[in-house]
Amino acid sequence: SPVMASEKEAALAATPSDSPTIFDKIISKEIPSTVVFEDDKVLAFRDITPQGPVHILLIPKVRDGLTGLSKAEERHIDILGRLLYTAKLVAKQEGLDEGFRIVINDGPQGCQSVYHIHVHLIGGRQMNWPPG
Ligand code: IU
Repeated sequence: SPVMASEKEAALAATPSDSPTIFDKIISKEIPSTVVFEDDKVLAFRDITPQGPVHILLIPKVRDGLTGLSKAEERHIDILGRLLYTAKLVAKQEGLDEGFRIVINDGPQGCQSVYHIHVHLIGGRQMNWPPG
């Protein structure tokens, strides 16, 4: 794949689809990542392009059609709740006691580049509002 100058460029080049993503290889450990939390349902690992001192991605180990939040069905309610609850546990584990930011990018306009739903947990610096 071409080298991307920015995450936005990557997002605009990404084709929303049900194809396997790089996160499958991260889940299978075929591609190494720095795992900070793992259970039978959720994997949390450090983003390779951190947007803050702490930047972690939380993903379901089984995608089950959940390429993005916009594809959520009732059967995904439990895993969606688990992702957010796990984000809270990991925020605590990472010492983000002054606060943190949770982001779910969806679709091209939301700057989503990987079509396996993921929750960004970003912290360790002052955030700004509105986001870019
Ligand atoms: P997005 O919300 O789809 O834009 O987030 C995808 C994230 O995945 C982005 O922050 C990338 O830096 C990150 N990432 C990664 O951690 N490891 C990878 O091998 C790839 C992307 I490709």
